[in-house]
Order: sequence, then C-alpha cells, then structure tokens
Amino acid sequence: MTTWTVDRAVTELLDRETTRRTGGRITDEWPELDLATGYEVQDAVLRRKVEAGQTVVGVKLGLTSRAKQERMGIDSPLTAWLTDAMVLPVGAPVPLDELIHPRVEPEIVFVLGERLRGPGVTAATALAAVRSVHAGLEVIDSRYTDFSFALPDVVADNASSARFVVGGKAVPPQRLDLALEACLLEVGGKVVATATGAAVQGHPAEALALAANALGRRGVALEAGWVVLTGGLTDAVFVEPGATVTAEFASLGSLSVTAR
Ligand code: OOG
Ligand code: MG
Repeated sequence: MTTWTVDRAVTELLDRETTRRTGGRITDEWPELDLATGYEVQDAVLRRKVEAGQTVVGVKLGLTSRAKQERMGIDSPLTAWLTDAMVLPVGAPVPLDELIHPRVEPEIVFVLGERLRGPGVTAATALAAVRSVHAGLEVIDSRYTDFSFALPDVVADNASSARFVVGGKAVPPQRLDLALEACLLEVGGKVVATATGAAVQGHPAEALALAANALGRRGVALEAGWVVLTGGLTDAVFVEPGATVTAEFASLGSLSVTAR
C-alpha cells in the first residue's frame, strides 16, 4: 500500500468531493496525521481550489456548540475556509446532485467591517470589528463515510464544508444581545431543535475571537468583508429531496433552503 503524505491526502479528499464518494478515516491508515498536519492538508486543498479559480470569502468555525460536539464525538472547535464556490444564494435549492449526504445546520453569521488579527483578540474587540450579523444555514457534506472522523480528519476535510446561505437581513451588532438570540430549526414546518446564541462558545463573538486567534497563530488575518460562520447552534439535519429546512431567529429573520 502506498504511504500517506499531505499531497496524497489532498488528492484523495478532492477526488472524493468531485466524484461524490466517501471513504474511511485517513487517521486509521495514517496515525501520524496530527492536528498540525490536518491544517497543512486543509491549506493545501484550499491552494488547489484557488489555483482552479476559487476565491476565499471568509472562514467557518466548526464544533463550537455542545450539540455539535456531542453528535460528532469531538470536543474541540476548529476553523476552515469558505470560498465563493460554496455560496448558495438565498432561495437557491440545495443541489443534491452535486453533494454526497448533505446535512443542514443553523448558524449566526458575521460580516467583518474591519481586519481582525490574533493573537490577543477578545470577544469585545472581535465584535467591534463586525459590520453586520445575519441568519445563516450551512450545508455540510463530509467526505468520510457516515460523517465518522477524528479531529485531524475533519480538519483536513475543511470541516465538512459544502455550501452556505447568508440571510439578506443585516443587523448591526450593537442592536443585538447575541447570547440571547433565539433560533428555531424547522424541517417541513416542524420544530426539530432550538438554541440561543449562547450555545456557541457562550457567545458567538467568543467563536469569532477564537477564529481570529487560531488563524493569527498561523499568520493569517481575517479580512474586512469576510464572512464568518460561527458554527452550528444545534445538531444538523439530513435533507431529503423536496424537504425545506428553516432557521427562524428572533431578531435576524428567517432563512430557508429546499433540497432538490
Ligand atoms: C463538522 C463540521 C462542523 C459546525 O458548524 O459545527 C460545523 C461536521 O459536523 O461534519 O460546520
Ligand atoms: Mg457549520
């Protein structure tokens, strides 16, 4: 059997994505895939996508809520990249024919008005850099069978990124108490989960600070204009063809996607 390298992991994950197939955990065959190497793979996957013409539009956090951590069996948050190819315009269907086994999760989304560079970023300084807050829905789609992975695997796989929708209603952060911002997740009009913003690291701005500090340690700043997905507030739900998933927020408005 060929040995694993960063290059091989990159090629394998990109191939799984384009051919819409899952596979086993890379850490099962390559225990040396540690967290730092996982981020090396993640960055190299991004480089390939940028070479192919995609542009970075922001970052996402993963596993920032207890609901997500418990479901995935991993208690450590992570960061990953967002590119323009992942943008799903409001009203566009979840393209089931381009994805493997997508799940949808509600998120609080920030758009930055100023550059943010760690280390030393606090929730307060993070929030001061935010231009607007939005309702969001992320469509995740793991390249691992049954969404089964260890932390370095999911880091390498860009935190199961696939598509994301950002609601059109832009609310200035000063007008919100984001810890208390309530969210109902509905499938076909039925509430299946609820949370408030406090589910995400106690406050979504803590998640933003975490991303700025983690990326700062890797020499990367969050740029003005970037979108930041702060992480699923609740567990994600599978989307059956024709099903509509709605995130209804107290102040951020309501956002739906339908799978086609
Ligand atoms: C990992 C992606 C996690 C979130 O918001 O927690 C994530 C997964 O659940 O497959 O995007
Ligand atoms: Mg997410």
